[in-house]
Amino acid sequence: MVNKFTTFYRHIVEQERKFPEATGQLSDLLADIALACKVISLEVNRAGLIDILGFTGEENVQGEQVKKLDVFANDVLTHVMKQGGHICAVCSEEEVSFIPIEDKFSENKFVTNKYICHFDPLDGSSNIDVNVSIGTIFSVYKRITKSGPGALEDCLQVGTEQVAAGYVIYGSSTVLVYTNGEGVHGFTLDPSVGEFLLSNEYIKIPKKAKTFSVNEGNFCKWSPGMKKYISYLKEIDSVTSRPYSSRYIGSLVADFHRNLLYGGIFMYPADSKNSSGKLRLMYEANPLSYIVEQAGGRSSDGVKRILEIEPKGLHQRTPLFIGSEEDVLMLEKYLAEERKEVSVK
Ligand code: AHM
Ligand code: MG
Repeated sequence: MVNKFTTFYRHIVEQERKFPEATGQLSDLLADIALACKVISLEVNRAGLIDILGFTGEENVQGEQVKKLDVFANDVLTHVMKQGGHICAVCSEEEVSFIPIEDKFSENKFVTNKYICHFDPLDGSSNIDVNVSIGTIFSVYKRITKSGPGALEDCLQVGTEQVAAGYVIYGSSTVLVYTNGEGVHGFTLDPSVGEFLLSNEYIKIPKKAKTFSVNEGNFCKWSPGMKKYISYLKEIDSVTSRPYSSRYIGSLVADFHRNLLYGGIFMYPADSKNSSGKLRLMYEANPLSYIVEQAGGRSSDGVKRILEIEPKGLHQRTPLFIGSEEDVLMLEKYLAEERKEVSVK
């Protein structure tokens, strides 16, 4: 039974107490992210009413400049991050490069801006205008450089170096899910008190499921192994619970969240047009892979663990297969067989 009155902040502070060397800064940083996401949630909920969708640069009824939701989300997150003083750089899917941030408290004897944050401010952007769930994805790393504003090497770290990651889904309710390496925990925003309250502690993804999520419209562009795997999922076999159900929202956060709770495999493979798939390693694949592994699931690019991919660029793309462990393993088997057949030819 979940304690009804555990707020997100209380939970992260209690988690941080497990680490004697912790200064409380990570808790404050995560609280800042939660605050920004509450503001975004409010705007997402009001969007249909105040007619701001799709009108960047125009004026709303109050005579204020209005922004598209994804631009708004990016601005809010960046602003709150800069204000908090805990990070030396922010990296956003909406920005061409990273934004270095000065140490706000540089007169202190110790460096306070010791973290880096990566955001996909509003994932599922094609769904913004049609009232389908969208979300914010975030991840946090410790800086490598010693002081001053962050550098590219701080921002381009391998996924295993994440110290926290999470997402917020703006759906029928607003839900925040995060990990700091001590399990995966979910919180639901209670709009009446304006707090994220603990709703799912130590989330575990089922080891095997009967749901797959993929944009099957791309079937003709997939490799033979990928095609074979999807055809396998659609065959009848009661022992392995086939055929699987297909569930694809087209909003990664929403598809991932459903699969995390009920089990399933989400796929965005490489195809004949996009040799690295569509999704971004730093903004989408890494944070969700950290979460899924913490929940007992698996994530790979079809060959190797996502979290071990050395990033070369902030906007680097990667194929992504993520979800229930046994399902991802089966997919990897199909892709491995395909590689074997190609090498024999
Ligand atoms: P975005 O970051 O521009 O919103 O793009 C990412 C989105 C994901 O949320 C989703 O899984 C995917 O793109 C859907 O792509 P497609 O429309 O090709 O199926
Ligand atoms: Mg995205």
